[in-house]
Amino acid sequence: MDNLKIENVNAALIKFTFGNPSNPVNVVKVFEEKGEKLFSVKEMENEQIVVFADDKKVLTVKEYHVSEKTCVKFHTPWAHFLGLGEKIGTIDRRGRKFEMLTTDNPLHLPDTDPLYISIPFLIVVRTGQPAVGIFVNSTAKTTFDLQGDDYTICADDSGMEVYLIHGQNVINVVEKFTHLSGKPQLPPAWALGYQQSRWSYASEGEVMEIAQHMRKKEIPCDAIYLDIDYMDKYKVFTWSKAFPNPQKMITKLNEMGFKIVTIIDPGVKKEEEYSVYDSGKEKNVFVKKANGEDFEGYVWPGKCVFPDFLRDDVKKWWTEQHKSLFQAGVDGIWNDMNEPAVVWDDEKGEELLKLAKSEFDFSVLGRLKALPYQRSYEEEIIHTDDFGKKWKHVKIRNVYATLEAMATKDAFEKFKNGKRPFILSRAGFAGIQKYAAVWTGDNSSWWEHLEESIAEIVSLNLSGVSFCGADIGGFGANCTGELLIRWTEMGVFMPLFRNHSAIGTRRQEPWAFDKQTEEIVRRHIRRRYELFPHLYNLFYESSTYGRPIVRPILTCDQDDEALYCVNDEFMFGKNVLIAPVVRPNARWRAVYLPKGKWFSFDGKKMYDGKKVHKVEAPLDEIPVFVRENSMIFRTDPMNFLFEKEKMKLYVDVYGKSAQNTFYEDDGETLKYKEGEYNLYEISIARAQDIYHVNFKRLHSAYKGKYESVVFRIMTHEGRTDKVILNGKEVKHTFESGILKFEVDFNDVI
Ligand code: MIG
Repeated sequence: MDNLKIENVNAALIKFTFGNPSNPVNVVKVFEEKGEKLFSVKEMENEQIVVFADDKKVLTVKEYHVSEKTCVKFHTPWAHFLGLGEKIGTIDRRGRKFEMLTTDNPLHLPDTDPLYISIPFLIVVRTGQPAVGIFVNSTAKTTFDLQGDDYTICADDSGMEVYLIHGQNVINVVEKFTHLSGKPQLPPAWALGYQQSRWSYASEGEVMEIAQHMRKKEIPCDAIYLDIDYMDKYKVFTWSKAFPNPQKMITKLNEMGFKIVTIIDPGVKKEEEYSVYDSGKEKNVFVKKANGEDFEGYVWPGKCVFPDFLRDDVKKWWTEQHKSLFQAGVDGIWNDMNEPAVVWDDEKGEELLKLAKSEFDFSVLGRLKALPYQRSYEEEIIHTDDFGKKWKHVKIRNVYATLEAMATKDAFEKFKNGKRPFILSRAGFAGIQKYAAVWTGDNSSWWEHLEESIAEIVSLNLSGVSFCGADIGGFGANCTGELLIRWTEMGVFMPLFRNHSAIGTRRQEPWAFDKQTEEIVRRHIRRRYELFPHLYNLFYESSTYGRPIVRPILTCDQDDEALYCVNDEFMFGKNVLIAPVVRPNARWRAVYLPKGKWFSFDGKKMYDGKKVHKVEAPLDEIPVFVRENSMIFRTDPMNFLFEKEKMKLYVDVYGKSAQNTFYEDDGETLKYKEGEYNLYEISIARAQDIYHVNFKRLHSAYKGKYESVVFRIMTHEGRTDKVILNGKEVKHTFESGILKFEVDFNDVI
């Protein structure tokens, strides 16, 4: 076969190399997978290549074409298409064409594409078959034309490297994809708390007021974000005069239980005697035009130059710049505009910026057709790699933000004394999860965007990026109390839980509407903290196995065709199903439950699966269901993590028997990597009228935060005579259908 090389890389992985691909950065690390080959490739007479998985025909390479652009036409009958990271649309991507080229487009309409993140990873699945992952290992612009049974993938390159990944099911494919593209590191625990942001809290007074309100009103909160106005004239790594003593301010905030996250854009203001510009100029770190001069473009500070993160010495220089922020006590870095976004490349930029700042309205800006999403400077900008080789921007663009995040992560290592990094990035490529969490950029306070965010976030999770979220309440446009309530109710179950809104829009803090809104929002934010032990456990599984944290409900039963079109429900982990209300004035909704039996979140009701139910959803409640025979971990609510040094662990069992592992570490340092953590296996089973509970230490090397364990068994089976825990009988109570007993943590194990 001309121009095609096929390799069996390992039991679950095949690599197709079409033509001669040229990749400036390789994000892939090939993993080992022993055992019998799960794929087999056969060449048919008509030159078609057929791939079998477990002896089932999963796809055919019908034809391919290699020149300046490389295209491959695949065929799978009746396939569903999942993944592709951050895209507007439904979870099943079938029927549309998508492009991968990182773009800042603040107007998220039904057909807007591309957006900020490029992950050329697709999962092809049909009922009754194993799932197949297709990863296009190309940083060039790629397209996925998913018309139907025939689907075509192209890369703007002289070749294309394609990995086929075998999985028994969709989750298994995702796990293996993260063997290839990388696993996320465990985030600091505080980053799983509630985060409050706004463009911008622009002075020390304003920030302190937000912090004091949170504590006075007992709205739990762990982080406050500083958007671009904390800087002096938007110059990165500087502070505005409105923050006279950042270190003192942050120390005070830390004492109150808050962490500070500061925004950093890649654009460096071109201004002599500004140390970031001067040192960068001296080290020649900025990207160039074809004529060898620095490329200049307009962003918030006016005329800017942009670091060439492709080079190692440039990454090191960028790492160094973070020193002052970390010395001031900053705990997280928020990387915005890193597609990279350039507002304009001439004087017109200044005019537009003035307009944007005086009367900020995204729809007006969109219509001006003068913003970065119209152009990506693919031809103008030139990068140079460590070997002196020159690359056109279009080949680097998709990985630019990932390279920046690498440099930022190094800054934590260098200046944060073993504390875990927290980076929130807007753009990214496959593998960004190794360095940063992401958010879905500039959505709007529209009900449609509340619903839309579900497909975006679960698809990012299916694409290896488990730590992500949307701006809760919506970024652009004006939020209402009801929308904030419904969005917060759902946000509790999303990996990243951040309320953020744009300049010029209605304020969106929990107290910005009325008393009722504040009360309901507070109650749900407290629920997030109650669920912390469970959520942290999901993050552990994600960082260890690469499992998604939130998932489409089709992952409950891949063979149930009816699940593939459900876009307004999702799974929180494997066993909790969330059915948010996504329309105004709705006080009930229809919920389709996958096979099996399901409990209501409070354990009181039971529902049959493979059925649609009409479920009540008063304004202050979100319908949540727990799969029969599962175990959920909870603790008492708190104002921030870890407000109390000693905590209670609630082990809630829905049904007769359940089994789970529970992970715990200090939530702060990297010591867990050296084994300083605890892992327990907990199982419970009812035999006749006796409950047998086993609490087993699998690993224990951390002092532990939980002093006692309360088991609460939601049983619809009536009383029991006895509870036996690790061979010894324990006293229990039985009230309103809940069997309860409490033991000292150290006595259990
Ligand atoms: O072009 O820093 O998506 O979260 O508040 C706007 C100001 C620049 C875009 C980000 C948004 C942030 C805003 N930024």
